[in-house]
Formats: sequence, structure tokens, C-alpha cells
Amino acid sequence: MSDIYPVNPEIAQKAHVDNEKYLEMYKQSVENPDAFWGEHGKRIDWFKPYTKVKNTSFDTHNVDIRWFEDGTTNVAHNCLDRHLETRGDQVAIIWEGDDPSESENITYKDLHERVCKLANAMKARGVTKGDRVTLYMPMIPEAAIAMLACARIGAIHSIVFGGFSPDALADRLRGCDAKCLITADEGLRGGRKVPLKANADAAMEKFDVETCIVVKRTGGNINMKDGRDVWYEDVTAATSSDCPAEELDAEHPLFILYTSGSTGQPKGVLHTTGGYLVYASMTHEYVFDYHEGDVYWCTADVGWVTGHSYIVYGPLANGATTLMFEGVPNYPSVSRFWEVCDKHKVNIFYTAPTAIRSLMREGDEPVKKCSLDSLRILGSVGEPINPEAWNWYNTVVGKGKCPIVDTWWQTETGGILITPLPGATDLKPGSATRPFFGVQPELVDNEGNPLDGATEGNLCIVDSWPGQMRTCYGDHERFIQTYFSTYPGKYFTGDGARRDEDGYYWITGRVDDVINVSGHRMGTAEVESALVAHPKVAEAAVVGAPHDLKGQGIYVYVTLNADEEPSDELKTELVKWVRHEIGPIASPDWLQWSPGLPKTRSGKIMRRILRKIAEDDFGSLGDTSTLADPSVVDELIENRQNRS
Ligand code: 6R9
Repeated sequence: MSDIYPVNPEIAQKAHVDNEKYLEMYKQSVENPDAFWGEHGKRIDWFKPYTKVKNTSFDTHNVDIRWFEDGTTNVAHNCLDRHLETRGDQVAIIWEGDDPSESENITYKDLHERVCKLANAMKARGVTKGDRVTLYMPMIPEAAIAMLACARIGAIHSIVFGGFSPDALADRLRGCDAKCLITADEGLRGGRKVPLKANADAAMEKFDVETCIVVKRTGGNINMKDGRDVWYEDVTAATSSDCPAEELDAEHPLFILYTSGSTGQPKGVLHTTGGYLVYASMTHEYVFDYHEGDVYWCTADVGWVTGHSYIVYGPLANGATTLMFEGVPNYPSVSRFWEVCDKHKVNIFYTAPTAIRSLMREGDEPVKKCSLDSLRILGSVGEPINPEAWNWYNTVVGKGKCPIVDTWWQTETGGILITPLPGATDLKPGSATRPFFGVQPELVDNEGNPLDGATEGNLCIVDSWPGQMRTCYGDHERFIQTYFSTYPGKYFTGDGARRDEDGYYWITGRVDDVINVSGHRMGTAEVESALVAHPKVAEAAVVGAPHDLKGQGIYVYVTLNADEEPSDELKTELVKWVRHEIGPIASPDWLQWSPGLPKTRSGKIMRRILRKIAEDDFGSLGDTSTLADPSVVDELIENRQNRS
């Protein structure tokens, strides 16, 4: 039996839904999705109202997903213009700088004006509806402004996390054939400068764009190329703030976001306009039990999907005050998160288990010296939260009075799919609990047979919800192959899960070759291809292994070319190489020289065995009879890396 934390009655009293209401709404949402979403689709403004609601097929031969397809709307209009009359002077974005002495409050009126100016500046440089605009930005208001400016004119943004390398940026510019790049001179994180424009210059050597708009953040010394590079401050100063929002079809693309899968290079996940915004705003309101006047803070970076849906689009569509933080949890001190909560009277706080674990390690004092009285709801996202971290978050940060919503979802899902609702769901530490409205999870065995009752299996979703991705940008076949072919007719998440006797879901982690490092998704194939690109490396295999802080760390096995000798210097060089090829988030944590890798007779690397060795679980390697040369396994076990 697991611990149960019943709904806090004080929270329930104010909450949008209690358990009875949840059950009733959930039932309607799956029994009659057209009626349910037809009603809730009205939560956003439509220029032309929709008459059709759901038109979706998971048929493997013809996957086609459309929501509200004959309606027209605009995301920026919904996040800005429609609030001007009622809340123009309310703060839309509280920006908290890396340096605690820097912060800024931006009202809805100000934000609207700044978005319109940038939108006009982009139009003046030839960016129009359907063009792709890549953003490589620090966590400054201009990142949100650029997203909304694109949405306003119907351009499609693609954000590349500022921690990615020039090569990774170049691949993503090329992948969507970007016309424009928006970046900053330098970023600032934990007191250190991030050379964004210099990286962008290196990337544009490989894939050039027509226009590069550069925000002045630090004033550092950078190069500006005549005719291509322009300062954000210059181009926006000169433009009008009158820029009507384009009327766009519900299925007009809103953004592309590259994410890692089990094979090949990252894919461009495409989200569209109407359904995405309905789903992001509705989940933001219900999952965080958002109420008028709440100050809401999600600590993610806009480079990840969490930043898209739950820093920018969901909260702003709801007219919320959303906090955007430039810095890191431990600068200038390990109390920073809690000081920011006190400074801005944060009511709802949403972060990742990896941050919780690293702050938990610092003890209770750094938290206890802050009041944290404003907090009401806590959230967790990105990876399973271990019960120890859950308990610390609950007792030390939440003082036992703030429900923790453990939200399971993915870049592909656009918004939260499995989660508690604060006024409705009794909590169990480590469980994402129950599906959100309209979401129908199913657990299947490896042959795809649905499993009933309390059980464990592969997590699929059997029908569409409005926030679902529509395609892989430019490659619909890959979309179908990746998500709808393993278990035909179902969306396969790539995650495994357990369902308990109360119907609660417990996500057990990825069952494919995707690893989750500090809540960041990484394909083992990407790290492998970076390694084998090194001239001294013959072969490499990458697996995830348990890591105290990161959840999973990156464990690599490297076979060198015949004439190369292993050395500590080469080890350091290879780690540096991967950081350079992909970015610091892909840094290998452990590297083992392996003269041979375990392979089947047909030459396939047996990762299952490598995973077990990395996990120190070599007592149960399973069937090794198909190995071409069983002796390599003994050698690997003997030379395994100490992970502690
Ligand atoms: C939103 C986001 C998605 C993968 C997902 C799963 C893991 C996310 C989780 C969780 C357990 C949670 N994941 N939230 N696992 N409990 N609450 O993180 O998107 O970067 O695409 O990662 O993250 O494995 O499949 P993304």
C-alpha cells in the first residue's frame, strides 16, 4: 500500500472542481468529445466560430488530426488583445533577472505594444504568414515577445534551447528552412555569460538566414553582419505599434519544436493554433487551479515545451500573471527559488524533480529562512518524482498545505495528459494519478493487447485530444511510423506505466532508446552519432543509468580504432567533443572503454545487456545465447565504471 494524501479541504472549497465534478466531466469528455470540446473550445475567442469540433483518425494508413477545423482565430489576439479592455494595466509578465537586483513588470498593455512593434519589424523584413522563424534566446521578455509576434502574423516559430551547440542550431535552422533568426548578444545564467550570437554566427556559417535580429542583453562585444544582422532595439524603435492580428485557420501551424526520439535525428514536432491553445489554457486553469489574481511561476526554459505551454501560451491566454526567470536555482545562493517566491508573492510554483533533488541536498535551512506563505499549489514535471523528493517538496517547501500536481505529458502532447487536480484528487507520492478530461490512456502488452485492471504495460492513448501534435514537420510518414505503427490505431507514448487498484497511473520511464537527463530528453542515437563522428572512435553505444541528481545519467561505451590507445586525456577529449557537437546537456557522465560490444550474430548491439551492466545489475543479464561472442560481456562487467 502506498501513502495517500487526501484532498486538502481548504483547497477543495475554492477549487474549480471537486472529485464528483471531475468524474462527471471526465465521463462526458470521453463519451461525447464533440459536445465537451464544442463547449470548452469557447474559452478562447474565435474570429469565425467553428461548426465542426473533432475530426481525427489514428488509422495507421491515414493518421489525420483536426480540431475546430472551420474556425478562425489568432493565438496572440487571445493572449493579448482580448485582455486589454479588462486587464490592460494588470501585470502579464514578471521578469526576474539572473541578478536579483534586476526585475521588470510588464503589463498586458505594454506586452501588446511590444509584440506589435516586433511583428511589424519582422513584416518589414519580409517575414510573412507560414515563414519559419528560429529563436535562440535567453530567458528574457523578448523571448515571449518574439513567440507572440510570430503567432500574430502567422509565422511559425521554432525555439532552440540556448544550451545547444552551433551545430545543433544549424541542423534545426536547416530542418525547417528558417528565414529569420532571433537571438541575443549574450545570455546570462548564474553570473556567467552564454555566447549566443557567436554560436549563432557559427551556425549561420552552415545554414544562413535572410535576417538575424539581435537583442542587446549584456552589451558584450559581438559581430554584426551588414545586410543580415540588425539590432532588435533599432528595428522596433522605428516601427508602428499598430499591427492587426492575422485571421488564421484553427489548423494553421503555430510552432515547431525539435525533440529527441529513439532513432535518428531530432524530429520537428508541429503544433497548430486552435486546439493547442484551448488545451494549453484549459489545463493551465484546471491543473494548477488557477484563479484570477494568482501569481504563477513555472521555472522551465522557453526552449522546452513546458516553457511554451505553461510559461507563455496557457497562462497568457488565461490573463494570468506569469513569472519568467532568467537565472538558475543556485545563484547567487541556493535560496534563490524561495527568495523569488517571497519577492513576488508566488501562489503557484511549477518545477522539475531534478531541481528539487539538487536543492534538497542543501538541507532545509535555505528554504526555512524564507516565508513561502504565498504558496498554494506546487507542481512537478519532466520525469518521475521519487518519493523522497516528493516528501521534501511537500513538507519543507509546501509545509504540508500545498497539493503537489505531478504532471505527466510530452512535447508531442502539447499539454498535460495525466495529473491530479488540486480540489479533486487524493495524492500518492510518485503517481501522476488520473487522466485529464478527454484523455484515454491504455496499457498494452508487447503484442499490443490491452491490459485490464491493476497491471503494468506500455502506455498508449487511444483517442485524440485537442493539444496533440499534428505531424513531424515536413515528414508525415515519420509521424505515423514513430507514434502509430508500434500498436496500430493507438498513439504510443514511448513510456511504460503501472496502473494500481484505484486506477492511478505510475509512469515507470521510457521503454525505448530515449533517456531523460535532468528532465531533458535525449536520444541515445544522437549521442552515439556524435561520438562516432570523432576520428579516433570506431564504435559507440550509449545507455541511461541511474544518477542521484539527474535521474538518469549518460553512460557510454566506446570502441576505439585499432591503432588508438585509451587514455584519460582521450576520455576528456571525447566528453568535450560531445558537448561541442550537441551541447553541455549531452555531456557523458561515465565513459567505459570497450574493446568489443555485445552483438547478435547479425551484428545488432544488445543494448539490454549494456543497460544492465551500466546499472550494476549484471546478475540478471537475461538470455545471452544469441550473442556472437559471449566473452565480451565478462570483459565489460570487469571494467564497468563506478557510478558513485
Ligand atoms: C513535458 C516534458 C517527455 C518525457 C515523457 C516521460 C517524461 C515527463 C513526467 C515524466 C514521469 C512525469 N516525463 N513528465 N515521467 N512523470 N510527471 O517533459 O516533455 O521533454 O517531451 O519529455 O518525459 O518519459 O515521455 P518532454
